[in-house]
Amino acid sequence: MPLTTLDEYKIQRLEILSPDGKCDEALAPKLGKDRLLEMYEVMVRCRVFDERAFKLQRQGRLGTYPQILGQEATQCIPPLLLEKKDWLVPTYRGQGAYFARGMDMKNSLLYWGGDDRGVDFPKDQNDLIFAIPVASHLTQAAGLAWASNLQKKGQVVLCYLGDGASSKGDFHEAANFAGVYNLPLILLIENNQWAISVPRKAQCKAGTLAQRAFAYGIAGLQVDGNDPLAVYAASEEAMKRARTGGGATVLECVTYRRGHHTTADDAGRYRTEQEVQEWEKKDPIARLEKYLLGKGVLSATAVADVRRKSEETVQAAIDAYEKFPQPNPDAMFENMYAEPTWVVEEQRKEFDEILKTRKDQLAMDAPMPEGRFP
Ligand SMILES: Cc1ncc(C[n+]2csc(CCOP(=O)(O)OP(=O)(O)O)c2C)c(N)n1
Ligand SMILES: [Mg+2]
Repeated sequence: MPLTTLDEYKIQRLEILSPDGKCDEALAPKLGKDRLLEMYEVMVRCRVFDERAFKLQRQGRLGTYPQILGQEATQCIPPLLLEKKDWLVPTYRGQGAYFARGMDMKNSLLYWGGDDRGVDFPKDQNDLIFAIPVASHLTQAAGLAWASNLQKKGQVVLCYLGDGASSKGDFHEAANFAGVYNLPLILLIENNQWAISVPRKAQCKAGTLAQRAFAYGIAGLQVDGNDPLAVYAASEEAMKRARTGGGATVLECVTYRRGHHTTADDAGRYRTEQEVQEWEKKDPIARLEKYLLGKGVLSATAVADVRRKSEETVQAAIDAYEKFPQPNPDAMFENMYAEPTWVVEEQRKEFDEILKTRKDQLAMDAPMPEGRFP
């Protein structure tokens, strides 16, 4: 009665551009100057937005905000490869993905300023609003991919999740479903080393998060998530697999959340400044910048120009956000359900009490928005 090996797996990690900007040309995706500049510009725009959004929150001009700082490559690069008909299913740390898809930055500010008119996504593409309950969007993303197969729509679903979310049951249900039904789904894990204050090591005993894919019969790859070229190449391969009937992929992008979890957190209470500084050396924008300067695709003047233009774009978005007419507070009750539940009714009564003292400060006469929710 022999002991037979039924199968063996190897887990691979992709890195193309080293932190000092050296490129492994054999592995590098063949990209033209325009595409490389597009990648660089969208990451810089996201960084500038992130810096300003954080300060706006500290100045009391924004409700709350989850920073992207350090994760620009995993955020901004994969969505550039989507077609309009494809689905983007991000998490709350998803500003970069939305911007790469062309979302108006003003809308993101409205959202994080507490105004639900910020979810007015570009009309002719399929971008989903993110779910705040961690991992609850994963089975929905699998459902979208299944629908795409059943309806022969040829849509790819790019679904983001965090390292923490990858330990939830929803991830395993979605991955199993994706395997069984051969779904055009990419489960992109942004492994930023922390789930609020819980470090990666305390979340999962396995050496990589990508290797979980093998248990469900789907492809799995670990990628240097601070390497924009590796993220591009891995996303391209996963999308090709999805489009050609090859099924789902788990892409574990190893990166680092350099900011607090959100503006409501203080990361200094559970991690060292030295750890953050180590990751600063692997910054995705600086890495691509060095490479593009070396190739002559960028010059020092062009770098300054990209930064200046990004600052102007972000400033214009902030101005538009701050000038945007106040919402009618009743909209939050109207738009929750087709028919209000008792919970909504109770909250409305509580709100009526608040109105007795604050009516003059709220835009009760503002028009009610219509038709924003399908
Ligand atoms: C179901 C659920 N449980 C807990 C929370 C509180 N919470 C918000 S974010 C988060 C950590 C998520 O970490 P990770 O998936 O790694 O994503 P990251 O924030 O690092 O991008 C937790 C526990 C929540 N929003 N939803
Ligand atoms: Mg995380």
